Amino acid sequence: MKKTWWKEAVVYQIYPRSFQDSNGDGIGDLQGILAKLDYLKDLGIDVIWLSPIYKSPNDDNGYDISDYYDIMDEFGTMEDFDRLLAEVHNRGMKLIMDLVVNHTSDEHPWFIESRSSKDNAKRDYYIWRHGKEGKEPNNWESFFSGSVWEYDETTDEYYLHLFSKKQPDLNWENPAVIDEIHKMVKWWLDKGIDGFRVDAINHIGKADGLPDDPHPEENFWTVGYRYFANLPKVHKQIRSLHQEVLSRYDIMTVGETSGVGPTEALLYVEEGREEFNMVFQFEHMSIDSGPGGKWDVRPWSLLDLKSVMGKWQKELYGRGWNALYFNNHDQPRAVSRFGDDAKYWKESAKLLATYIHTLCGTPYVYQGEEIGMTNVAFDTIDAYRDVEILNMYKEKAVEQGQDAKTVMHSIYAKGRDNSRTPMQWDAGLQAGFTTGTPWIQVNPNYTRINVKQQLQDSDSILAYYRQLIRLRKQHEVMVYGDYQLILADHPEIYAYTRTFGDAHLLVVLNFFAGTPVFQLPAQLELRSFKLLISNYPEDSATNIETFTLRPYEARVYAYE
Ligand code: ISL
Ligand code: CA
Repeated sequence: MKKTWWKEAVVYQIYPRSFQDSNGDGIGDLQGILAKLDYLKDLGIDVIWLSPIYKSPNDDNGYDISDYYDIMDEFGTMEDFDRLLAEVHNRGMKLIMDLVVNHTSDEHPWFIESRSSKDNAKRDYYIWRHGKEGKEPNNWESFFSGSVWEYDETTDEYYLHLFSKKQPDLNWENPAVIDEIHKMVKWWLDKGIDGFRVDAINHIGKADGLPDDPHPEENFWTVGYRYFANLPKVHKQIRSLHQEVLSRYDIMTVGETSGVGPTEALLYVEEGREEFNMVFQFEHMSIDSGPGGKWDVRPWSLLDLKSVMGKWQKELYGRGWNALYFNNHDQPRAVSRFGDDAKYWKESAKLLATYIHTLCGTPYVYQGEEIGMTNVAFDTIDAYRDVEILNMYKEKAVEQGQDAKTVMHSIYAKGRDNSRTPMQWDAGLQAGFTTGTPWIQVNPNYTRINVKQQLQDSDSILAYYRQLIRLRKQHEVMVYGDYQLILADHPEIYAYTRTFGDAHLLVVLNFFAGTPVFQLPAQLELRSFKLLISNYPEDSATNIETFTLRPYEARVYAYE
C-alpha cells in the first residue's frame, strides 16, 4: 500500500461561523480561527478543513456562494485569509477548503444574469425548464423540502435547486461552466491551499431528460434521488477536473457522496481512477433512520454498525481509502447519538473517539467533538437557524399540520443545528465564543463542558483525543493495518484486530452501559499484549483472556 501524508493525517473541521468570534458581532471569523491555531497544533491536528468562507448571503451558512474569489464580509478579508494560510503552514499544518460547485447562490452574478432573460449569455449556466401544464417540470423534491423547481416570473420558467431555492444548481452540461470552475479551483490551489472537501459532488450530474420519479414513495433521501445522485456522468466530470487541475498539485481531496456503498465509492476513490483520495459515505449515518429518511428516527443496533463499517473497511482495503467520521456540521453530536451524553458522557465520548481513530482511514474531528459537545434542545422553533430545519418544520408542522411536539423531537435528534451551536471555550459568558450576542444560542451545558476546564484535566476527553492522535503517529499499524472483526455476533462488544506487517493491534470496545465479558478468541491466546490506551484508569488485570468490561470501556492493545 502506498504511504502518503493524507493517509497519516488527522483532519479537524472548522465551521467558522460557530468557532470563535474576534470582534463581538456574534459571528465566528478568520481572526478567531487564527487565535486558535496553537490549540489545534497542540491537539495534534495535521490538516484543517474550513467549511465555506467565500462571499455569501448565508441562506445556508456559506454553502450558497455569491463570489468564489472573495471572503464573506462577516468572516474578514482576503488579507486575513492569506495570513491564516501562512500561519497554518508556519505551524506545519495544512489547510483544505470546502469546494461548493453543485450550485451557487441565487445572488451570484452568473445567476442574476441567467435569470434576466432567456437569451442571456449565462442562461445555460443553470438549469431552466418550462412548466408542465402550469406546474413544476417534474416531481423531484429538494433536500430542504418542497419541489426542486422554483418558478421565476421574469422569463416564465422554472430553475432547478436540489437544496434551498437560494441555491440554484449549476449546469454541468455546459462547457463554459466547467471552464469557470476549473479556473477557480486552480486559482485557490495556486494560492497554496492543500486541497478540498468537495461538497455534494455526487449530485452534479442529472439524468438526461429530467424524468419524473415513478416511485416517489421509495426514496430514503428524497423524491428523484436516483436521477441526480452518483450518475456515470459525474465521474467524467470529476476525472476531467482531476486531470486538468487537481493532479498538478500535492493536495488531498475528499468528496462528499451520499448514497454510495463501497462498490460505488471505489469508482470515486480507487487508485488509478484519478478522481478523489477519499469520500465521505453516509451509510453509518443512516443506521438510526427508518425508511422515511433522516427524520424518521429509530434506535440503532451495534450489529448494523459492525456490518456497515466492516464492509467499508474490507472492501476499500488496499484499493481506496476511507474517510472516518461520526460528526460534522450536518450531523447531530455523536456522543448524544451513539453514546450517552448524561451518566457516561466522558466514557462514551472517549469510546467513540477510540473507534474512529483505530479504524483504517483518515479520521476527521469536528469542532467540539474533542471536548464531547452534545446535542441541544431549544424550546421553540424560533431559536433554530438552519434552513433545512426551518423548511422541514414549516412543511410538516405548519402546512401538513403534523404534531409540532413530534416534529421538534426529530429536530432534537437529527437537526443540523445540534452541531452548529458555538464552540465552548470556557465557562464565561457565551462560552467564550463571543463578547456579543451569538448568531445561535450557546448550549447551556457550556459551564460544565468547555475547553478551558478540559485543558486543566488530565483525564478529560480533550486529553484523551490528544493521546489517541499521538498514538497514531507512533504506530503505523493504526493508520495502515488491515481490519479483522472478532466476536462478530456480540451485540454489545465491538472488537477487532489490525495488522500491518509484524505489528498488531487488538481493539475492544463496549458500546453500551452494561458489563459484558470479553473472551479472547483462541487464535490470539498465545500472544503477548501491551495496553496502549484505555478510557478507564488502567487496572491490574494482566490476563486479558477473559475480563469484564466496564460501561463504555475502550481498550487498545498492541500484541506480538
Ligand atoms: O445528506 C444529504 C441529503 O440530506 C446528501 O445527499 C447531500 O449531499 C448533503 O446534504 C449535502 O450537504 C452539503 O451540501 C449542502 C449543505 O447544506 C451541507 O451543509 C453540505 O455539507 C448544500 O451545499
Ligand atoms: Ca465576528
